Amino acid sequence: MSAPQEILLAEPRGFCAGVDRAIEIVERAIQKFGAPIYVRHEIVHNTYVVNDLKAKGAIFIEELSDVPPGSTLVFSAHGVSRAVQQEAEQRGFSIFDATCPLVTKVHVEVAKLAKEGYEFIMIGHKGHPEVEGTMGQLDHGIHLVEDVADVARVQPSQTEKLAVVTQTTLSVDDAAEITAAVRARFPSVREPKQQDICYATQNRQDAVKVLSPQVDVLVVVGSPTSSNSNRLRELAARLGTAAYMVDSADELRTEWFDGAVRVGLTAGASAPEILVQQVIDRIKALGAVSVRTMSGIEETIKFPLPKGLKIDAATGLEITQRNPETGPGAH
Ligand code: 0CM
Ligand code: SF4
Repeated sequence: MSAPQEILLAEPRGFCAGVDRAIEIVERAIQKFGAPIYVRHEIVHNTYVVNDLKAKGAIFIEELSDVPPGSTLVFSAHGVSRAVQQEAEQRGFSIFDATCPLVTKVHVEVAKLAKEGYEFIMIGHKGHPEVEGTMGQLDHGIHLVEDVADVARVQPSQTEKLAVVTQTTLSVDDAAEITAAVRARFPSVREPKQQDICYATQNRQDAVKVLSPQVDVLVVVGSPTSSNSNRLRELAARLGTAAYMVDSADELRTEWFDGAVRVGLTAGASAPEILVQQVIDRIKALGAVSVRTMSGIEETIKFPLPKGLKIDAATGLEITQRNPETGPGAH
């Protein structure tokens, strides 16, 4: 059997702006307030990231009743429901919200249209924390559909004011198909001006579409809980390329590369580049001699940190709301 000769790296791959920001919020909160910092749910769906932050002093919980009074609490990148937000406030925690601004944008849209009398069809995966957070912006009137079959079953109480929203990390193609089914059943449904699927999800899927036909096997670095990472593996498989997802280089199996000359490699939006490099080292040990990065969209988007955790790049001082420069408000 021939061994792999070349590794082709997808571009873009790995961390997105929302993940960068969420991790930085936890790290800065630990620096500023000291350990432990409590985080509701995995800050992002990645085992390495979560273990690294645990080692630095983060404690991950699912239930707010597990957070001691007076603690600092961070909400994960996937967002929370109104009920969770309210409970955290009632318990008096000091809260930092690491919800990705692109998820918050969907929450804001849901709240705004609900005030205008809209009911919603949400396309997403049942049980995913982002879906629970977005659906939990309302007490009622938001209906989940996971696939085209669900669209035929959904029963809104009226159809004049109906809007569609989606989870940010879906398969772009599946979401388009399900949205078309919603449109066919409810022709006047209101759709987002810009799709709710985020730029990072779109760009990583586009890169896999370019890469897959050029490789014999594709490896996706990502954790099993990560929706966007799973979608990358699934997409390559649908395109006819053997594709595997690994949480770390240890999970690679040599038989995947039997007869493979070119190996494609990408990473979900929550998977750190260090894991990609470890996977490269393992595949190189099997014989791959060259690593080539595909050309792709350059992502420059960056999201600001929440108030209270911002640092002025020039002075190294914390930026406060009262005095954003270097005056008495900074310390
Ligand atoms: O939503 P998903 O499961 O893909 O989350 P993730 O933590 O893997 O990726 C980043 C995000 C968000 C929201
Ligand atoms: Fe935000 Fe998209 Fe990244 Fe999720 S994958 S954190 S929605 S940019």
